[in-house]
Amino acid sequence: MSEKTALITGVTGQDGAYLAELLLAKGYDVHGVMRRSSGFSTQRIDHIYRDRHENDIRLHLEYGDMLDALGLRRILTKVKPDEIYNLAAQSHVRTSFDQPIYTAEVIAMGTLHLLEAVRDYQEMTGRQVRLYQASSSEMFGNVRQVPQNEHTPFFPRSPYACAKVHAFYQTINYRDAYGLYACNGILFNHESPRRGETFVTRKITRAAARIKLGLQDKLFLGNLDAKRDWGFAGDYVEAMWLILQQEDPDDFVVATGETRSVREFLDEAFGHLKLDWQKHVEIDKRYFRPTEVHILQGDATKARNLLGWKPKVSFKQLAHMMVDADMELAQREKTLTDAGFPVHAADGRPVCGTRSQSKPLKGLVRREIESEDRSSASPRATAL
Ligand code: NAP
Ligand code: G4F
Repeated sequence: MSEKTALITGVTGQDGAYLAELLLAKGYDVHGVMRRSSGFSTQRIDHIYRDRHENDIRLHLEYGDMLDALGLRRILTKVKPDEIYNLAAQSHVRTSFDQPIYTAEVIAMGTLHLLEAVRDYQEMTGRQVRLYQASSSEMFGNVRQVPQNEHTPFFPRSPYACAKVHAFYQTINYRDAYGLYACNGILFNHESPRRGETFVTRKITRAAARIKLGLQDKLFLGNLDAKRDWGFAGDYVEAMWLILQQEDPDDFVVATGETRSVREFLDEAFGHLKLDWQKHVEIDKRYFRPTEVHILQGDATKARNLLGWKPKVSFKQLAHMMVDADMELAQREKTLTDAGFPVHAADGRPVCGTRSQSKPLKGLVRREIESEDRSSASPRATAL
């Protein structure tokens, strides 16, 4: 019997996968909320998922959606969690300009649905649930001070950031109004080999590896001068857990304290493969945002002092770790394409040059690769 039960929304995402691993290792029963989809969306957690017919299963998946308030209530009643980590979001900032209402529905209203469900659940059962809200450094936006800490005013610069600000204050208000143990982690950018391929770091490492192996030649990017405080996702999920282990609920900035430009990430990633990015990168205005966040740099003194948290993976180690993982992926693609097999995205679309473009390979490579720049035929390729 596990000591604690955790519920993770967004379990199929980058952070959800690392957090599920961490909590399982700590002996938790973990329930993850996932959306029903016509394809597979569990690739990041397949390695920890075991068939429910086996014994001692501690990772369970529940179908749910942040837009479905009633469904969330049902899950809560069924799972009876001690801790909830609300990670689900339309998390792509550039996309939020194209889908502002959907983004706000999922992030702002979705969080409110969850807070309401927790409030009623606590009142009805008398059981206290601890809730972590995935707040974002993007809320600092047009920054009022550098570095940013828990006292820095917000100046959101995207529909995504506005929605996160709403969720941030709702979380605090439910804490103050109804006594919920609810906390915000204001996390700065964190990356990993599991990062979605349309975020800039992963887009760069995927492309660098493919360029190295001759699978592509060009990488189209937007604003290379933007600066971010980039850390490793594996370190950041530990902070999420620590935040919910404190005696009193509180809000914390989680960051490395260092800021680097997209240009510097290019130097580190391409340099690791002894490539000159200037020969391959072209600027495409479609990747610029209507309003940009030019610099983020966090001050995580409070997390260090009260949680005892500090990042373990450096900027250089992070970039190299991501490039190395993407080299393995590109090697697999190259082996297949060299043998004349097409490599397909989840939707069956060929994404690598092939000798034979006839039929999609079933199953074998269905999860390989979605890249913004691989094909101009794909809508996702041009949008993000
Ligand atoms: P991610 O990889 O994009 O994962 C997002 C997760 O949310 C996925 O599991 C996704 O499901 C799920 N989701 C999206 N819409 C949903 C809906 N309507 N109902 C239920 N689930 C839904 O994001 P991440 O990088 O892991 O980030 C986790 C959280 O931290 C997000 O809230 C993000 O905004 C926030 N955050 C991230 C960073 C960062 O640098 N990574 C920094 C600060 C804050 P599918 O797999 O089905 O798409
Ligand atoms: O990798 P990004 O798309 O991440 P962004 O916008 O900082 O958002 C991420 O971090 C937030 C925390 O601060 C999270 F809340 C959010 O969910 C997400 O995880 O872009 C980083 C920077 C931006 O300034 C962007 O303009 O890179 C610049 N950039 C330049 N070229 C590009 C590109 N970004 C993307 N996605 N694609 C490009 O081609």
